[in-house]
Amino acid sequence: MTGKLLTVSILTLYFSLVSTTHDHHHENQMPLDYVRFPYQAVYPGDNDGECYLFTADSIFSGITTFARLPWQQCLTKEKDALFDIAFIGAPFDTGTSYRPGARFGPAGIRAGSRRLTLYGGYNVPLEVNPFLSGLKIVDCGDIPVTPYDNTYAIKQIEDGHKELLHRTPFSPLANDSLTGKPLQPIALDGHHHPRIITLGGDHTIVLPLLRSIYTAYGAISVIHFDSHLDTWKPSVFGGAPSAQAAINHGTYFYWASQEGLIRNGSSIASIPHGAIRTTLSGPADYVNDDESGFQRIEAREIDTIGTDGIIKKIRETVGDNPVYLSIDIDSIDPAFAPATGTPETGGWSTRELRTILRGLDGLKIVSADIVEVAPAYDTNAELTTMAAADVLFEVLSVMAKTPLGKV
Ligand SMILES: [Mn+2]
Repeated sequence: MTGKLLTVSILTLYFSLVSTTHDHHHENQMPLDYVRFPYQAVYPGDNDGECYLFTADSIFSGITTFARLPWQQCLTKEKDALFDIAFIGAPFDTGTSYRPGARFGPAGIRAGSRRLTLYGGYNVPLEVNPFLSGLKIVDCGDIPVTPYDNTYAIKQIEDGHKELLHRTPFSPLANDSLTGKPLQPIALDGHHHPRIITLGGDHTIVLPLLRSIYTAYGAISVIHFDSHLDTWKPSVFGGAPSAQAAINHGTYFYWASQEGLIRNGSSIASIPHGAIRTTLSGPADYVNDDESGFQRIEAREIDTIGTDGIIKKIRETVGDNPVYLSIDIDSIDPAFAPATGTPETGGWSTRELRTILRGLDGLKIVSADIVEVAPAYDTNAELTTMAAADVLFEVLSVMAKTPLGKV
């Protein structure tokens, strides 16, 4: 055997060994499974409703997913994976005007959510445990997002979301909770869809998310919590020096309205946004906001009409329509949630926002997001990421209680 041939043979042997070891490793890969030892913690959907609670040691050990939910590689190896509610991260922050850093929001929110199931996850005021509601809830990880090209990144987010949204739900979600009778899909395309909860990311991501939602539900009602309008014309917010710069975290609702993605055709504004308290370029910003179909609930109204009054306004505005929910963490006061892109004082407490969210019980929330969590500005006590996780716990509980369908 010549030296050259010997080298080739050894290389061939080496690569075949490496690839065998690699395959073998993947076959045995069981994400998060080791945290079950020795108590066999199992979530419903995995095992016919059989459920053991996590113990304290498993709460702070191991790889972190939202609320310790099973990780599914929904966009890659597990494209056939079915679920009822999926968490997905969109780590995009290159549409931010002030503090960047929300690309680390998904990882931060997951860390803030670790303790959600320590005692089992029963929501006392809503009288439901979303983790034991019979729904299959998973964490799909993050949509890969380029930090170098906003136009491309926005397309990546739309495609990633659509890929999950157009999967068949795991459970027959659409049974009436009282009669058990099947419900009809509420989506315009006539299909049942799973629900997606997106972890942002700066608020720009809502434009591609609404483009995805449109492919199933058509123009949709939105409930928007934010200290800012986000309906600004690109010439007002950012000055629009280029087509790419014109789409940012202060203009995405302007574009969503222009593209007909949101229900704003009726004579009554159909999109409530709550917690508004931003300064303006001038009163014309509110005129533009009206024209984009929004009804403002100012943050300070909580002092006069209270949480009940705010809940009433929101419910009267959206009615019984399918609704998309978008929550900017900056709707909460920076005293409670300092780690955000454009903080505004004079906001709601975490308790007040959670109360208002529970007041949405019974609404058909088809998907949701929380955005603008930038963990680098947080306290060591993880105030903001914990607030974001707890806010999503309320959203998850409302979703778990309300089947997505009509009689
Ligand atoms: Mn905001």
